[in-house]
Amino acid sequence: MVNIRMRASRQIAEGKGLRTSGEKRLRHMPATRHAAPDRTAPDNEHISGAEGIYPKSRTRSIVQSYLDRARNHPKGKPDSIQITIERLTQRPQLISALPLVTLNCTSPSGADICIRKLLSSSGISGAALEVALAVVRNTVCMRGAALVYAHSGRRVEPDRRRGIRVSRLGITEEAEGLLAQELEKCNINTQPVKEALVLASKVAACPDIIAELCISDDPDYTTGYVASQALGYIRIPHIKKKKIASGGRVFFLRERADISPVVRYLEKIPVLVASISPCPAMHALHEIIDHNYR
Ligand code: PML
Ligand code: MG
Repeated sequence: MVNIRMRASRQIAEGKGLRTSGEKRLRHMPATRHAAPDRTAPDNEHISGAEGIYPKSRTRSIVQSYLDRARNHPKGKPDSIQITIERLTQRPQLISALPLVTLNCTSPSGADICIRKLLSSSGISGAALEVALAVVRNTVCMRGAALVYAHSGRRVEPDRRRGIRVSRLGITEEAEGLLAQELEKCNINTQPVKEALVLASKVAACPDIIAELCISDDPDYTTGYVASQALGYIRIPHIKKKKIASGGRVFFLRERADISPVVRYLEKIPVLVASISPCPAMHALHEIIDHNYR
């Protein structure tokens, strides 16, 4: 098996930073939902990214599809496309996708209540919750995720600017087909949903991670999620207003869990989603917390 990763970016000419509908110049503003401000090269704008784990025989066609995706992104043409093909030296760990459900939520204030209830019912303390909300509401987005101890709220990711980049993950062709059918029933068979579900499923499969909170850093993408092995993947529409450049991911860790094996798992251990779970239609918060929806 091989892990194939793609990253497309573009230099921003000095003085031509991106602008939102407001006046503020946002040189670090991400350009796509996969975009995060690139601090190693401040004038380098991330356009798109993708990755997966595939049988070696699919390498040529996947590389071609990643190139097409990088070259035809609505955000414009990249001037650099990096493709990495890495032969896996260990068999990927096989997992099942989390069940996905969409909450009936119509406003950011409603979303705030949902986030708090879902996370506190998962055992996340008030202190940890406030730390996490500050991360995902900061307009200076991290490239990767923050790691927060679930009780003390202590941030423990080794590099606070970079965060943890979840990598070496994918979904089998068969599971992807089944997932597409399942998501189609709810009209949400889109790349962002599938990719976020695969990522959240790898994260939730880590025994030391209790839950995840994600708000997209794409200013136009306003659905986020809370995910955990116990709750599943809970999509929260209207988690933020449009044109807001904040967002990010927070992984809540069991208090005192050893950090380096968790980081190694998230970044380096290959994990493949090989089966899926049913994805029920929209549900109310109390049904999800009481597990009455599966
Ligand atoms: C991102 O890729 O920026 C995160 C998207 C999270 C939500 C995806 C969804 O379920 O709609
Ligand atoms: Mg993103």
